[in-house]
Amino acid sequence: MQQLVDQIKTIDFQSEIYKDAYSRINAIVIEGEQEAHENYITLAQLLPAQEKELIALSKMESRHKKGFEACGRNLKVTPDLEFAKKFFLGLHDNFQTAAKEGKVVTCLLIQSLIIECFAIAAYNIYIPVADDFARKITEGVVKEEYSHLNFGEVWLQKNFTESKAELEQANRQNLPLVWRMLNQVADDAKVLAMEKDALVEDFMIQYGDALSNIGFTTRDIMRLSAYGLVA
Ligand code: Y39
Ligand code: FE
Ligand code: FE
Repeated sequence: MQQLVDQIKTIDFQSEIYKDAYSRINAIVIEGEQEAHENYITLAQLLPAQEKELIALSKMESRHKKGFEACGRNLKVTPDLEFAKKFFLGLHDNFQTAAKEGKVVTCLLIQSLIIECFAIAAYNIYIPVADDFARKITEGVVKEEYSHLNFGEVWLQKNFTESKAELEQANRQNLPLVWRMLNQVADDAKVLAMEKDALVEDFMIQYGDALSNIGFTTRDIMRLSAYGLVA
């Protein structure tokens, strides 16, 4: 704890090195929120019975994006959106392909489990080391991300038996991408005082809990979580 306190006191939010790293991390978050917005619109088309709820989630994602744009402006940072688009390309393409094939289970795993858990882990780790402006924004956002994760959990839990095989396949295809993405941002995250180990740990806790809530056994969760750990 004391270590964290000392570290926060020494963060210079206006230093060139901080702002340079922030230009990429902030862009990833902005682009991620934009993609999440679009993904929930697509999910609303795939799940017409839940259209209202999913459109509400997509609107929340738009608000998140605006909030994080304000965080960048507050620090006088220009987000590197080109970098961020490339960062999300793998998950983006897999989501699009699944949507075209009507694979709603895969779409839910990518957006509502993997991306939401990634967001929750990143925001939880960022909050204690954020500047005051960004901390308030991020605290509001992370609460809503839990409700997005919950949407996926509830749907997949209700449809667990029929979804199990597709979930296994989608996990195998997409979890390795998350580790690659984490490795790509680890250096920039560290400049923001976010440790990769802490991000991995928080992600695994959220994702493991989600799989458990859906109906997977501990044994299944171990097996599913092991995919791509060495990527
Ligand atoms: O559902 C959502 O709102 C998720 C799209 C937002 C993604 C956020 C991605 C965070 C990754 C940041 C990596 C920082 C180390
Ligand atoms: Fe969001
Ligand atoms: Fe979300």
